[in-house]
Amino acid sequence: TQVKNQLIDIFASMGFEIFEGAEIETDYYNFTALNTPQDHPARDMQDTFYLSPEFLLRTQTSAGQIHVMEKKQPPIKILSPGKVFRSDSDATHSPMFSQMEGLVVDQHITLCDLQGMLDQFVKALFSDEVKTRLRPSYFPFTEPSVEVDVSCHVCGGKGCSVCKGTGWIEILGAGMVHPNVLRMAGFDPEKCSGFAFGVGMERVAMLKYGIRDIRDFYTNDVRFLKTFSRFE
Ligand code: FA5
Ligand code: MG
Repeated sequence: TQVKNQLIDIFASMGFEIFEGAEIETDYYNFTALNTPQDHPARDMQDTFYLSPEFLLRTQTSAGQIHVMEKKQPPIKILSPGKVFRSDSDATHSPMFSQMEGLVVDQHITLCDLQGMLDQFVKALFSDEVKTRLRPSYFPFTEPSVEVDVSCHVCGGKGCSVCKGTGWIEILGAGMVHPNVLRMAGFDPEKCSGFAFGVGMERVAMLKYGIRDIRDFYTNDVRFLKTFSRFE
């Protein structure tokens, strides 16, 4: 909750508005409208809890993107925090976790705008010395797609156990909204463009506070919870 509030404060100061999506979604909004049709191999990137052939627990806050674009016209600048669900469980993967989606759609939006905004974001989140790096990646609903690394705030980029010797730590996925996604939402990709990003909020909290096991957030051990009262 503290990390979520901090993220909201940072993005609100950049002019983002909050959109609360639904936890139960249709296959259409979670996948198909995000350029991921039924037989698309990228569906295997996320193990989905289906409630019926049509309904599911959303696997990503990206499911809210099309809802937002159906309701609003550009300029759009939306932040959407919330719970998401995947059949996933280990020290860094929880079956229920929290993401924060950002979506910007307007005229002449470029990858530079995304990078500049993310750079501001990580400086506000960690410190002014922290740098960002974009790595080529793949998501069906963005093109080009990137994964964003921050320079390790523990060693300053020299390499340590936290960053596994690389000097960089991944914090989010992002990219330019795919023209097919804009079309699905009824927009003309010749007239507008946009970027989107999705941050894993527990992962940000784990980085900030050196937490090694994501399951600690959900086992309600009061000793764990109490260690955060001093960060209030
Ligand atoms: C996505 O979910 C994309 N929707 C992100 C995105 C949004 C891309 C907009 C482009 C545009 P991915 O599956 O990588 O991507 O998850 C995003 C983040 O959620 C990861 O970087 C990680 O921080 C976090 N995450 C993923 N799976 C889990 C899990 N099981 N438990 C905890 N955190 C997770
Ligand atoms: Mg992943």
